[in-house]
Amino acid sequence: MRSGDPGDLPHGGDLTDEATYERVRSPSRRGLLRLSAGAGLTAGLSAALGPRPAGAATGIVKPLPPELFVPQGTNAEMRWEAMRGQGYLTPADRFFVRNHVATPLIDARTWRLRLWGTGLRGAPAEDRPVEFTYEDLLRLPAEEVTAFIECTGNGRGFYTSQQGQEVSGTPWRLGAVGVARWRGVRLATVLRRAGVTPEAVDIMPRGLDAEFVDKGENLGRVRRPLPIAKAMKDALLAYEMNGAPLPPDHGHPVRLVVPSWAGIASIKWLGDIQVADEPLFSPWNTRYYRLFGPAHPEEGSPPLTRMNAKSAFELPWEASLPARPHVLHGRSWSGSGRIRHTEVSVDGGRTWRRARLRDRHPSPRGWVRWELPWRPERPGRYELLARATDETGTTQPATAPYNTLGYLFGAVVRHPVTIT
Ligand SMILES: Nc1nc2c(c(=O)[nH]1)N[C@H]1C(S)=C(S)[C@@H](COP(=O)(O)O)O[C@H]1N2
Ligand SMILES: [Mo]
Repeated sequence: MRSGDPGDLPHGGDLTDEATYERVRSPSRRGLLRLSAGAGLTAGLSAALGPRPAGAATGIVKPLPPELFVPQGTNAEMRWEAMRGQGYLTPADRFFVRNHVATPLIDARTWRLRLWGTGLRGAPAEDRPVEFTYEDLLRLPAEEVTAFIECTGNGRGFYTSQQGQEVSGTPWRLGAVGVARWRGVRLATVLRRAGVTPEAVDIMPRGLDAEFVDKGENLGRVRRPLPIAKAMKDALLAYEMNGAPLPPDHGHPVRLVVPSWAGIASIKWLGDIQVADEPLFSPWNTRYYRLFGPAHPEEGSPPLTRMNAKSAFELPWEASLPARPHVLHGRSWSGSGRIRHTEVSVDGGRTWRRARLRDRHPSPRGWVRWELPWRPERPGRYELLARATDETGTTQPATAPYNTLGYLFGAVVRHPVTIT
């Protein structure tokens, strides 16, 4: 996808930078007071949704064979060995699923994308939105982007298992990430057609899945503000994943894909987008998806945006391998651009060797595949480590900074392997 022309941006400035984003947003915190008001606007929604999928306990529609997935409540984590022997992309049948509630079944023929708010010409009200049908979107110029979607909590389980720290949330290992080729319409194209004004600062895309109830508290439908600069730069309204219509679990008929950013930004089953001339707030950018804890102010860090660098071996957890020469395979990725190199240690971190990068021109918004020969000298227990250095020169650290919700575990993961 071509990158955004800065001249396109109503604000000129770089609101994709976390600090700038927070500065721009901070002058008004009054939005916080309106959170509860926003939570009530769901009447008539259930009528738009199909029957509950039959395959039930998880609320996920696609099959979740145990050799491909680890169940995590309403979510499903990909097993990394499922990527072994695959191409660059993660096939939809093994792409992780992160659902706050059950996957809704939505009919593309009656579906509408509704845009409204003070950041559009004429400030259309929520009940008099600018509408696009599925067919409308198919008729607009299409673009493709190959990008990872990664849950901000990917790797969270290692805060506890590797660092002895207690954090709340789904204890993912490294399988809450996947790379797909997404096809759709640039969000910028649709925003322009809807009449976005130079005064727009934030948009709030909202899903059509049911309201999310957190410990008895109804937070309303999943919705997460996005600064207009990122929306105009490279966000995609995707209707295809790896060359096929989006599957139900990944947002059918249309989802947002916000490359390089926290997975929560990529709202699935998109129903409407509020476009506002003032900062917007929802629980998903105030109480979640910020860093909380001793190292942070009480209201938390600025909202999380870009994902950090990570690396994973395409091996079972834990792995057991025969005592013979092997070629280790894995992938590294970062929300800050390309991976420069990945180093691997087979002796618990004492010595490191550079892996061979297998993709000459990987997508800067995807990952890179790598490999490294390994001859284990004797049977026994080993810990394999991989650490990536991204385009900014940042290398994965030995420990991840603690935060109570366990986000952004970017430290080197120690992968247990037994040689038999
Ligand atoms: N409407 C809606 N969009 C959503 C979510 C959701 O529960 N509802 N989960 C978000 C989160 S937290 C993540 S990590 C990604 C996961 O995308 P996937 O399930 O296609 O892998 O979707 C995001 N978009
Ligand atoms: Mo997520």
